[in-house]
Amino acid sequence: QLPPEHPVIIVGTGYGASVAALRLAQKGVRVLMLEMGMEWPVTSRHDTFSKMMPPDHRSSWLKDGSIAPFGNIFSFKKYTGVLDRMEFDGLKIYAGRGVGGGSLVNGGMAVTPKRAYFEEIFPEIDSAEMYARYFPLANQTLKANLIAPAFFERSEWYRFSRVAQQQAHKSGYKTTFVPNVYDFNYMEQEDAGTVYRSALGGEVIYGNNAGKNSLDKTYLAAARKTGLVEILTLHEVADVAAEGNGYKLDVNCIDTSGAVVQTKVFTCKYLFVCAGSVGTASILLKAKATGGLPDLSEDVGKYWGNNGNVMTGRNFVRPGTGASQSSIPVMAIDDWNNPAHPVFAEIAPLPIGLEAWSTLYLAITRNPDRGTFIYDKASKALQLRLPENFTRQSVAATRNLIDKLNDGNGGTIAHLLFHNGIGDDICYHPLGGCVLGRASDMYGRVKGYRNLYVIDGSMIPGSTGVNPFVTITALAERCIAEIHKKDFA
Ligand code: FAE
Repeated sequence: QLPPEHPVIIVGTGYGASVAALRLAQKGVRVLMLEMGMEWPVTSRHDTFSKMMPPDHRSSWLKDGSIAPFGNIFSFKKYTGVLDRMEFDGLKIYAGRGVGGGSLVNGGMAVTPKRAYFEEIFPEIDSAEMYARYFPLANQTLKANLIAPAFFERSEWYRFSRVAQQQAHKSGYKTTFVPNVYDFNYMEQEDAGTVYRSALGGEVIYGNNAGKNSLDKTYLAAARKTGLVEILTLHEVADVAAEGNGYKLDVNCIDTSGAVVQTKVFTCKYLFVCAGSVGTASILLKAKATGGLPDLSEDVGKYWGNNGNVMTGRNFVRPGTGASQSSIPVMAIDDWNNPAHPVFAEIAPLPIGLEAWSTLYLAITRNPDRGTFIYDKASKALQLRLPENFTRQSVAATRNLIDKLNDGNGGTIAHLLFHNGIGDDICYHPLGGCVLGRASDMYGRVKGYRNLYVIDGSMIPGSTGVNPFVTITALAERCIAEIHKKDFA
């Protein structure tokens, strides 16, 4: 048996993966990262990503048409584009593809979870250490920043948020500013007309051609600067198996049409599976079912949730929310402490360039139900089993919010945007499947194997009460500090 060829392989380049790569490389460890998507280098030409209108092939992962949550009327050739939508029984799960994972396509909202709720989810974790050390470290390294209040108050681009804020207050709700990794100094220059307009040009879910501090500009840039981190793109990990004193990976090298052009085998001593909640469940459950990792825990695939995601909106006649809307959300309605219907609802833009007399919300609700991923050997595909009426509590909380907003301000639920005005089949925040303290220990060491780790959204049991990437990043910081200290000694 030959010794493993690589000390460390990390699958994926999203939040968990990027934290692990940077912190190991800073300690002198050589790291190879395998990413199924492409590199998306933003340049001064501002033409890396597809424009919002009309979206082109670069917008979507191997689809023949656009996959925005609504308005999918554009067709194009299949390409390894940046936004993926995976269809499971009644649920559409969105994810980013490329170097930086979800950070390339997400809204950039960098929200630290409420401490009491974090303690409820993870009673075993020292929350004092998390809130004094790892959350600040994550926010700082991700470059989270806040919109300047004066810009918020005067900007035409945030009229939609101010209108939604006033309406929320009229209905007795509290609102809160939400930090973001989009550079608000850059946005103020966009507003002044001195630089390329990305957020103010409607760009976000197909990538930002400027302004956004995605992971390739923060954690991964620092990781690459060490000279110890190599990233191979269009490398899709197909199979993983324990072999000798390490791991063997079968990898499909694909071209931009998704065709496999080469297969490669890699071996490593330490393996980090950080392919996002769906990707990681797929790799692990397939390996368990087909014999590569037969000793994985029964808990792999379990405790999966959608972070209570529901998209919704309201229509009203006055006041207008503006034809010019920044694509970057900066505010949320915070009613998480409502005992009957807890909700943290982001005030989301509708940057269509027209007055729509609408407000849009991504409601994060407290959905207690959990699903389970299964690897189906017959179809060789991952399936998601959800309990019946999976979203009932989330829908009730969302309806309560919309009813109260309409009672206080007039207006109706936005039937045109979503079926019955409630988009409970859309998930942006898949969480769980390899949960800390269940399928792994409290630091992401996967049970049943040595030197095998999962550090990504899979660690969190289905809910974090706010947008999740700060929680994923901070937990990853905590895990890798311990793993490096104990397992790399
Ligand atoms: P993730 O970022 O998904 O990265 C996984 C990586 O692994 C990807 O690059 C994959 O291409 C790669 N991969 C998967 N399978 C394989 C394989 N077999 N071989 C090689 N590579 C593979 O993982 N969260 C917030 O906190 N704030 C927001 O404003 C926000 N907005 C969002 C908006 C949208 C449209 C979407 C889709 C998500 C949003 N999220 C937001 C969620 C956030 O992006 C997500 O929780 C994190 O990206 C998850 O991080 P992970 O490290 O789990």
